[in-house]
Amino acid sequence: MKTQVCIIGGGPSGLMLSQLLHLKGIDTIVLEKQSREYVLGRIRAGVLEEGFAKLMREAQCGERMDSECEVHHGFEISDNGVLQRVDLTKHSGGSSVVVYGQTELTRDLYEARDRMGGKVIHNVEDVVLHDLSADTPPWVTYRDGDEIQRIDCDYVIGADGFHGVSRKSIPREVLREYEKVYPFGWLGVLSRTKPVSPELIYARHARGFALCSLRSQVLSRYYIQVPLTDTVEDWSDEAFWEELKRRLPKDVAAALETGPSIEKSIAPLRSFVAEPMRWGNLFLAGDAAHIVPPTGARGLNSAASDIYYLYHAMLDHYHNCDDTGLDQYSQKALARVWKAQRFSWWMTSLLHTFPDSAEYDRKLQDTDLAYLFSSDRALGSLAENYVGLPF
Ligand code: RFL
Ligand code: PHB
Repeated sequence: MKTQVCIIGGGPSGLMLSQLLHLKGIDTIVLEKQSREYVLGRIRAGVLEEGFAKLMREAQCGERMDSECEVHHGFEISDNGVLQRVDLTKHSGGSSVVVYGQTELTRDLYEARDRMGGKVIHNVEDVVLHDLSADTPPWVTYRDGDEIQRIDCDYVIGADGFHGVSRKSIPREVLREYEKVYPFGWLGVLSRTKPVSPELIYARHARGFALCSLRSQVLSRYYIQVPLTDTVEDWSDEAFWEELKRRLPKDVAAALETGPSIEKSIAPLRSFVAEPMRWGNLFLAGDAAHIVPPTGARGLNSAASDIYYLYHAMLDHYHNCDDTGLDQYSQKALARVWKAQRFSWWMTSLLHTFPDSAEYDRKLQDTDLAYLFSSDRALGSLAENYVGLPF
């Protein structure tokens, strides 16, 4: 097989880039390790910045999002039972965020790829990237049953998530990895219940962080901070609801509608950046290059800016014979990635209970929150980061 751009990974990053390039006449093949059902079974992001929503529309995938999403102009922070609202629109100069699940937007992207005859190959095994650094064009092989298939291309996009093969194809002496592992995870539950609050509630509590989020007015998503040693089996639905209630303000807990979990999983919290994001003819995008703890809702949104930069760089290359965008991709993408890292680290540090923290550290958290709600400038900084820095 032959294509212009071979994309490894059929998550939101890979599908979005494939869709955008296709609309501009650039041919792609997407290789995805899992089945489509598996990819669509993963429950992940819920909050999108306007820039991401705009990209969905540009990819001609925004129709269902625009009719089914919720636009949120703020969220609440609960500090040991006391609620205070962050007015995102006021403090960001008019912006808001879009609540629409990653599962749904991935489904929309797959449907668009089907509609336009896009090539997305599922269940590929043993993907190997070849000749990435050479002056000769790269090629990719994968196993389909007993057969090895080969794809010749101009460029390879590594959009295969944190555990993918693309990043690992960059030589050790070139790749620099920066990592921070947090000593806890988030236990998440999806339930077919009415959300307890019209806006998200981020809750700081001595027993640990909690988050009340939603996918729609009939689908709620809740999280609690748990030790890394906990497993999903340790948490019955009843135990989860009881613990969540303990961490919320009393009136919120009293109003919480509980029900059976549709999905329950634990995600460890980690910050990670790989540099550079380009090596030869390989370009990394999204979780393949960087991940954040979910506290600031930045993960998928950081992937969106990578895709935006790559999309425009590819257009300049193929339509204008201009490689400036490709040459500057890594530097440009990383500048925004690190800002998302800083913000996610800050939100995580502010709101979680750290097992070994001293009384001094807790006092600093108290002070950080008190300062936040006493200063329009501090709220402005939070708001402009949460709605997404420009790209
Ligand atoms: P993905 O979604 O991991 O997709 C990568 C795809 O590559 C496939 N793959 C391979 N394919 C071929 N060959 C191989 N060798 C391969 N290895 C892997 C995988 O099967 C997969 O389909 O990466 P992508 O596309 O870069 O998207 C990133 C987002 O998924 C991620 O950043 C967000 O989900 C993070 N995130 C959030 N981001 C937000 O912007 N807002 C949020 O509110 C938000 N909430 C969250 C989150 C992530 C969470 N978890 C579970 C980590 C909440 C949670 C709990
Ligand atoms: C979610 O709804 O899954 C969600 C929302 C906000 C976050 C993280 C996750 O910060």
